[in-house]
This record gives sequence, structure tokens and C-alpha cells, in this order.
Amino acid sequence: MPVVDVHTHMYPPVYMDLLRSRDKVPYVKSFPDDPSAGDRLVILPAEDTASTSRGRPIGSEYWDVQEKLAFMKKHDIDISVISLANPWLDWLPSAEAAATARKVNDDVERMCAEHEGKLYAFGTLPLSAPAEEVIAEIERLVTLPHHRGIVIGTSGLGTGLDDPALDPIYAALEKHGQLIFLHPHYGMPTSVYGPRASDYGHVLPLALGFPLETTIAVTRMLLSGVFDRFPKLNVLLAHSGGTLPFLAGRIESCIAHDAHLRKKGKLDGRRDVWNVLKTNIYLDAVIYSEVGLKAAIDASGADRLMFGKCSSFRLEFWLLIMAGTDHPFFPPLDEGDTEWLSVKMNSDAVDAALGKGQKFASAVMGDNAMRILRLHG
Ligand code: 5CU
Repeated sequence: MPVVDVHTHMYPPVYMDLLRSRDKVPYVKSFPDDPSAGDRLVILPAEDTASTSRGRPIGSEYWDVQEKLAFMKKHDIDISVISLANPWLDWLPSAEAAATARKVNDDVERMCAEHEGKLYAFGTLPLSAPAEEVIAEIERLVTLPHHRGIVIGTSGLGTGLDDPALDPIYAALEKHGQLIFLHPHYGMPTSVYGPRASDYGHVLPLALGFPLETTIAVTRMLLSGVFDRFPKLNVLLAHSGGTLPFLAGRIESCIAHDAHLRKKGKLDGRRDVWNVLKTNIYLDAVIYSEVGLKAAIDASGADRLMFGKCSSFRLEFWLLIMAGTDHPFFPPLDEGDTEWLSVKMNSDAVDAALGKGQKFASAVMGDNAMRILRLHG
């Protein structure tokens, strides 16, 4: 059984140079008032403060492909589909974005080619550039042999993924069968975490801000009809869809009871939330518990499991979830630990939900990704 990690990040050397050249978020630097802390990676809007939550340590695990391969070996991962980590190129001036995206994507393609059969990638889009340049990069990515889709955050062209100006970009992604890996970065406004938020490290923005951000972004796509206009668009949601599996029923109910939507005729002939979830959405298994993973599995097609007697129904049902690690984020806190707790929590959740080594666990751990992303080990 191949084990495939579809949620695993890197900052390739080209991108590291950019981070080191800056002193506004996102940036990498050391702080004179705390020299023992070494280089710090500061990317999240909430972590640029002189408190315990100011950035996090950064080492070669973020940019050195040999470290990625060693991590894979340690955790019995056969293939990784790497993506640039947040905040991608969202922050770049428009004029620099397209050329930088080409450099970053070429750097990643080189790494994959040098490790044939071990590494594939989701490409990065120059979203601050004009739409024609974004589309040109999508078309170029299709020609790169190790690229299998694209990674984006929730801001789109600056105002979110329900922006009609994204339509030509969605059209190009749909036309070329490019999977969107949708990943959070911005979280919630820091005010929602309250005045003592920095006492709690990164817990509130990462545990709650990230999943809510993803849930809101994909719900806005749904409400604005993206999946009606682009019915073949496929989106892989990070962190098992944020809270989408848990909240899908509530979202559906709020839509069905909304007088404004009805008056505008938006309830007529619409595809409901469950239909989109089962048709357009893939989820990773980065949720760290059996309870969360079961919710993701159920949301992706429990009715097909319940009512489908034929085994192909069951297979289709499981094909929506793919394993991930989020490496190099969430490293062990103790230096001596070589096995990562964060990885073990996720693989234990798959075993607990589906039975270690059983057919459907194998599907989640690797077979789904091999098939959906057309990987060759
Ligand atoms: O720890 C974090 O901040 C992160 C992050 O920024 N991005 C990610 O993918 N995982 C964890």
C-alpha cells in the first residue's frame, strides 16, 4: 500500500530569499532582544508581536528537500505532494507576482524531478497579477510533469473566493482539470481572540481561526454559485474542510430558510450543500481525531454508504479523503523526538475510524491520492 501525503509544505530556496529580504509579515529574521531564539518565521497576522507568540523557529526542514525525504522515510510516507506554505504570493506587488510564481514553481518542479516517484506538487498562482497572467501560469503548470493542481488561500484576488472576477481563473482551472488545494492563512480578526490572546501561543488562531476561515471561504463559494457555474471544479479542503462537515447541515438550513435568497430566486434549482460536498469537494485527513475524521467521512457521502449495496458505491464514498501531515508545521516540542506526534495523531485517527490496514484505511492513506492525482510511485 503506498502512503501519500497530500498536505505537506515547503518554502523553496527562491521563496526563502524573499522572506529573508523583508521585515514586514511575512518575513524571517532573528530578534536582537532574544538572540537564543534563532531565526523566527513570522507569517500569521496575529503573531507579529513581541510576545511568546512572535513567529516560530524555522530551520532547514522548511526548505531542504533532503529533510522532507528524511521525514518521509521516518514516517513511512512513499510520496509527498508538496505545496508552498502560506501566505504564498498573496502579498507580492502585482508587477512582481507572475515572474516570482514562475521561479517558485520551477524550483519546486526541479526538486520533484530530482526525486522521481517520491515528490509531486501543487503549484502557486500569482494572484496579485492581472487575470491573464494568472491564467498563463495555470496553463504553464499543466505542462510541468510533476504538478497536479494548485494551492491557494482564501483571499483570492483580494476580496475572497466568491469574487466574480475569479471566474476566468476558475474556468481555466476547470478546463485543465486542475485541483484547487484550498488552505487557510488569515484566520479571524485578532479582536475575536480577546486581549489575553497572546498568553495562549498560537492555539486560538491555528485551532479555530484556520478551520473557520476555510469554512467561511468555501461557503462563500457555494453561496455565490461558483459550483453551479463550474460544476467540474474540484477543491481539496485543508484540515478536513475546517468545520464544514460538522456545519454543512446548518449552512444548508440557513440557505433553505433565507427569505432574501428566495426573493432573489436563488433557491430555485440550486444544488444543495451536500450535493456540492459529494461532487466537488475532497477533504484531507489532517484533523487529529477519530471523531473529526468520522464527521468528514460522513459528510463526504454517508448516504451513499448507507444506501449503496454495491461495493462500487462504497469505494466511491471513501475516495473523497486523502491523508496529510502538515509537515513541517507542528514539529515535536522536544528535540529528541524523531517521530512526530502530529503525524501519529492523524494516522491513528485513520486506523481508529477505518481499521488499521483495512481496505478503506489504505484508500485514505494513499490509494485515493494515487488515483485522483494520477501519481506514479
Ligand atoms: O503553524 C502554523 O502557523 C501553520 C501554518 O501557518 N500553516 C500551516 O499550513 N500549518 C500550520
